[in-house]
Amino acid sequence: MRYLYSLFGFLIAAPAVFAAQPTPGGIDFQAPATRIAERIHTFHFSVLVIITLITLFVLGLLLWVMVRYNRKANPEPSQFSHNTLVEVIWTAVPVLILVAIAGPSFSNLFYQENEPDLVAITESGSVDDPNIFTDAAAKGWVTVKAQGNQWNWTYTYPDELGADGYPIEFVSNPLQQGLSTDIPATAERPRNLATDYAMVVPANRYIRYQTAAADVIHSWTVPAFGVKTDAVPGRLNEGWFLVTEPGVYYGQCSELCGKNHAYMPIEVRVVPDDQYAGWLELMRSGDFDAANQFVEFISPSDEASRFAMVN
Ligand SMILES: [Cu+2]
Repeated sequence: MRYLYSLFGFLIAAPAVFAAQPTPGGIDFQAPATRIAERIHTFHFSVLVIITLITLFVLGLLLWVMVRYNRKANPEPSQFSHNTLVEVIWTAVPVLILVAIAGPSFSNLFYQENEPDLVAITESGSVDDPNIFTDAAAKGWVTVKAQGNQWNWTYTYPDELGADGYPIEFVSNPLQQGLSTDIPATAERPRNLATDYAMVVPANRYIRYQTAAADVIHSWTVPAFGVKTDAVPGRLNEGWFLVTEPGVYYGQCSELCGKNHAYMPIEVRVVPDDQYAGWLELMRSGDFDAANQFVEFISPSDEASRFAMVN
């Protein structure tokens, strides 16, 4: 039955499953997969508009000075050295612009850095606010710990005990390390991004991730989620995300950590709730390979995608 599900998942999911990864020649962000990333992108583009206008304004001033006040056009320069009104304006206006930028910047930081209160969200029952997910809040947290090692990641599910009574835990190794023994890259196993055992989380659930490191500082990063958290030895850092669209999401260690820093990718397979339950069941039984097989093909969500699809 499990394998039938996998096969069925393949038939419906293979052509359309969302994969978030860098594209050749890409200059923009990866499509946002979380509300956190959406907010970051909106903020980024508003700042881009502001700095573009400022740059054009300063360019215009420079051109005006060059044309109007060059030696030929203005042979007799005036001798004044202060203009109180102009000085007040060029001090006050930049301050106001910075304050205008700081407002949404701090609210975005607060949104990212503060774990949402799921009880309060559930009780509010609000469905119109894009920043909260009422149905997901009612189901509570899914917690995953990502430990950085030189050079791979260990994922632990502290709330999910295996048959041996210990939390589910596995190492996620890169498939490519720049060696002749590498597994060749394919569309499904992109170069320097694919892992043997990926982190698996359910879609439309609040995910709490914790990071630490075993040796040196690493950083657990998934661009499409808008998350990047340093993994520091002896310290537990924390963040959260919620992905609405099932798919495969890739990131890379983002803190220089030694010679194989380029070869410790992060692969997150976001799967529908029932597929996650099946994966957990297999992981609990200790059959990691069957569990891996079970999430090889991801069934797309039934709901219309909120985000752009690739492929
Ligand atoms: Cu690292």
